[in-house]
Amino acid sequence: MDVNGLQKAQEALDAEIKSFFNSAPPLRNIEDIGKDLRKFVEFNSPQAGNQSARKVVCVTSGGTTVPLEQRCVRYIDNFSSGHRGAASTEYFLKAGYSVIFLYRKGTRQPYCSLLPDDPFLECLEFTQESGIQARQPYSEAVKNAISEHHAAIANGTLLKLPFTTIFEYLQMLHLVAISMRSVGPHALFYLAAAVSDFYVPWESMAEHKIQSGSGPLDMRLVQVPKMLSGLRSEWAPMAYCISFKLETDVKILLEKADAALRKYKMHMVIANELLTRKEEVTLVTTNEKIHVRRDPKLVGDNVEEHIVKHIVKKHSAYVDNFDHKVSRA
Ligand code: PAZ
Repeated sequence: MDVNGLQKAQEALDAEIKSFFNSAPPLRNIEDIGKDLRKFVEFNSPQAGNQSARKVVCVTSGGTTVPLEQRCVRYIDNFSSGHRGAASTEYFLKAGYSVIFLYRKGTRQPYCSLLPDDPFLECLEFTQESGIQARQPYSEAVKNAISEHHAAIANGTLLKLPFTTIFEYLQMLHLVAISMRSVGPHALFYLAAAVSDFYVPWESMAEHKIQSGSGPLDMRLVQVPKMLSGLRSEWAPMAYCISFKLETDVKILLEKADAALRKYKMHMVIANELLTRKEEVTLVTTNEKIHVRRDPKLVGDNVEEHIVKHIVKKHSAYVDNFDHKVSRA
């Protein structure tokens, strides 16, 4: 495409993004989210003399829904459990990062991987003597989950922001990104959420529950505008950005990851296949492909621990390079 063509394509994308945000139902608690974000980012920002300054990562986790009705009864959803985001959050905190955990309501949470699916009912019991207490064999896991989670919140290193729909997710990601600008190159985006590619625009959506009496349902979904290039070039241009690419056909996986790396100017794309995503991934950058695998013989070995270790190194090099360029300027 020539320069003219590129400029036209960019203008068309900008218009699509603008129209998406203008027509999306506004976030209900936008003021509270903004306030929490400002406080969190200020506390962690690398301004002169700030003792609590840390690198900050926004981890997105779980899948977005696509509502089919404005007073939503039905919606389209996807498979994402939120395991990747929750586990990675723990490793980023361990590595000294502060984490904004932008997660789908009801999906996996940091520090809860050893708890059963219904922790409230299965892990707790009531006794006349001591009231509610943790039950064996879960008491150690419950104690650790509570203390690690409370410590991260109380220390100002973990901020949890829940979303459900594609409209909420993209508006919140935008808010997070512009709030993180002051963190400069110390900011990292780790976009593990499975984000819907198609949606029903709010203004063309039925207001009330779609009735089933009138035969087959014919509905037009339009493409969700690709926000990654906006994130890189405008929302948080100094941040280190990592997106994920999921495929079910391994034959096209690396090629698609490479294409995403170039198209959206990501610093890294993490390629994974649906069935093996908990075992192995490939970290794709412009000059290398690093294959990362968990060791199945090692109990408790998680692929996320290896991923985060590599990222911490790459991000540090990125920050050093940035500081070096600034000191030479
Ligand atoms: O949430 P989970 O642990 O079940 O799965 C993680 C994942 C596969 C959603 C993530 O690694 C990923 O690839 N996210 C991006 C998906 C995509 O839109 O291509």
